Amino acid sequence: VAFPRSSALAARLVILTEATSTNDELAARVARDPVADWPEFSVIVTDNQTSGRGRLGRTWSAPPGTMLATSVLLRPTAAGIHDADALGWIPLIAGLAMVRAVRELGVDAELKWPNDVLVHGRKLSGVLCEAATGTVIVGAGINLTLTAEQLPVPTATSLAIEGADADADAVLAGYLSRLRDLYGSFAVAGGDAGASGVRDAVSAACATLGRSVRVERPAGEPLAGEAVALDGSGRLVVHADGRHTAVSAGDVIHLR
Ligand code: BT5
Repeated sequence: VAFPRSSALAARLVILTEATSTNDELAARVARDPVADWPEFSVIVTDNQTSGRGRLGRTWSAPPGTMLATSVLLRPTAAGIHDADALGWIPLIAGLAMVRAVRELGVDAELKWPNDVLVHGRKLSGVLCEAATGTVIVGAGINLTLTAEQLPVPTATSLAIEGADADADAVLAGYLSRLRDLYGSFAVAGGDAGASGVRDAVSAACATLGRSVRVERPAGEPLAGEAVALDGSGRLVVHADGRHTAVSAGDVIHLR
């Protein structure tokens, strides 16, 4: 697969015919090589990821050639984002970039907090962001051509199943251009999601807001209530049992 449009948008684009996990691959190279070799917005991409990771030790998988796995290097500190809490917006920015790229293909996508892109309730794409000192690696997987029989889980979908053209370069370029714009305005505002418009834009695309939800948190009891807002650092504010709780990590189930 060739990626001419994506190449023009990345600071550096490395295309791999196979990778274990593009996040791991990018992290290893960034740790090993001189900083100058990996400027912000360096990108690794493959359509054959053999050990893809989800959050909380889960796996992300698809048959070779059917799914685009990509990782983008951000250097938030160097870009002027000094508030660690602001980094909570980066997965949401990536999810929104993917939502917009997919909508451009005519597919009715929405964001599920914190990291899923859903089409009619089915998962088309997932985001995994991993931070180290001064860097965030933004991983995203998007299902391109999987058939119904190839889906790893029944709750998944693909661009092909949704009837859209799943050209890998067009999808990646659409994602990268939106990611660059959204992250660019966020960084220029010093990571202020309100001032940059990121908070409003993410909220508008986020199907979780206004819904009855159950949130399963990594630690603590599940929380059942109404998802009412995103707070200043991108946490989901849930109104339950007469009070508001801000959740920074967890799995959300949309109840209705
Ligand atoms: C995610 O985790 O959704 C984050 C997925 C991130 C994958 C990208 S690919 C490039 C980069 N390199 C990596 O190694 N990872 C990133 P989570 O919310 O934990 O969801 C994981 C769950 O999604 C699994 O437990 C399955 O139920 C489901 N799943 C696995 N593969 C899927 C697929 N291809 N499509 C839809 N759902 C899938």
